[in-house]
Amino acid sequence: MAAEIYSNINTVNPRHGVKQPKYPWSDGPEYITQCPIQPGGKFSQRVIFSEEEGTLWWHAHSDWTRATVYGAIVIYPNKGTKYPFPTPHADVPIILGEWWKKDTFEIFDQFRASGADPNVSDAYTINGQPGDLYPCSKTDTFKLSVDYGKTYLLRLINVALQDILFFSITDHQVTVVGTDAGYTKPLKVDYIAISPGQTIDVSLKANQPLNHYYMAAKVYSSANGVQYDNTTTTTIFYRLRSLTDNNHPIHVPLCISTPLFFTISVNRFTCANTSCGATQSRLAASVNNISFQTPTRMDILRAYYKQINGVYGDHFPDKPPLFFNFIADSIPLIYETPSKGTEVKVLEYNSTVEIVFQGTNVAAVTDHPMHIHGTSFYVVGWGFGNFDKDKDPLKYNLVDPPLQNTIAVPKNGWSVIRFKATNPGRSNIMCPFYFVTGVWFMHCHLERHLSWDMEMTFIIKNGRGKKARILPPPPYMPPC
Ligand SMILES: [Cu+2]
Repeated sequence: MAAEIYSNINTVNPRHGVKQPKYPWSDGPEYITQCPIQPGGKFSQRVIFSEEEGTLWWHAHSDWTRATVYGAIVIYPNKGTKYPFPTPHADVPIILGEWWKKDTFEIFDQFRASGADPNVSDAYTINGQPGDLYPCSKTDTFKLSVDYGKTYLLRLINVALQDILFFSITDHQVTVVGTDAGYTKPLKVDYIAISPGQTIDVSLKANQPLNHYYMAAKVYSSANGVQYDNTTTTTIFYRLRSLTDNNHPIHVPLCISTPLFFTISVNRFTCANTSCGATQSRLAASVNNISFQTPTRMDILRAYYKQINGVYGDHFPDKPPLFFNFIADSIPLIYETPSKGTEVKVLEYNSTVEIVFQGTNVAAVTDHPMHIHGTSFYVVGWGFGNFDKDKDPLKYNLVDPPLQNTIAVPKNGWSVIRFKATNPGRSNIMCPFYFVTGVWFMHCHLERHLSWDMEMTFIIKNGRGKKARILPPPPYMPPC
């Protein structure tokens, strides 16, 4: 697929979850795989689909432009194949978004200047409309007419910037059939929880008496001081299991060559005067205590491909500098300040990778929807508390773990993912959905945490032979 992007803002438009085998040039994040498309500029993206089937989406990836620049990508079953469930009468994207009355650039600038949390949005939206509880939306509220007895496939996408959302339909149960463009075993639920960046496909049977029924989304709040039941969201996230039938086999790496342990933290920088924020401090975030500094001179992919020194370092650590009780109620202030760096983790082609994401209670505590570009991964385990390397692996699901590209790491808890750093493609059906050679961004999909630099970058080295080598860049990339 080719997409021509004309920009009137400084932006880039990656395809969230598309694996782009060997072709990171259209992946999108600014200063990671390309420089931004300048106002008035245009850029041709080549989007290469491989094993994805189901729902993905695309969005801008520059500051908070993704607040309004996004859309669904629907990938139907290949010709001659069918859905692994009865074919729905119709399929409908349901995009859950977030809306500010102000210009999002202004919101973003204010947020950066304050050093604190951003202003909360004015509304959440379903397919662009806040709904009939808002006078401005009364007549335009998204409505879906369904015929009694028929089944519909709803393709839910959470494009909201800051929040995990609950979604449900009055008096109806839905059946989850897929997530992040991979099929799951059917799971009947009253409501779903969906994190920013994630897609969930649900089938809806119109089996209730003729009437109007609300579709509604609500914020899942895990902020401190708010009463909540954390297990409600986590059990929903982690009850998903891969379909695993003959047409949809899975290949969970069983031997791990590269075990990684990543702490994900909200941090704080302090300063003597108000130069860094109104309260002489500003919130920050980190992975393994490094607050990732995005290059400004050129993107990492260009520097890697052209072997230009000085843009990034290749010493991203495999574990945090210090192990302590990550989820303690009070953590010494000295642990609040992260270091800064532009370090990438270099992976050998074909390496089998496990990442333990450990949430911490350093300066703030919440769930973190972690997203990796260029791959899907198997979510093999999760839990609350500190990860126990002796006991917790015994509970991994290595049989039918879900294949996702975004995973919400629970508040005061951990999740474990596995993937293989190799090159996929239809010709290589033994290794579907695995990481591809190139430069791939990893970040929290809560936009404020991303802005605070809860992010890092992987480089997957070329393998042997032409088929395992990164493809050359297109003739035109936006200049830096
Ligand atoms: Cu986060």
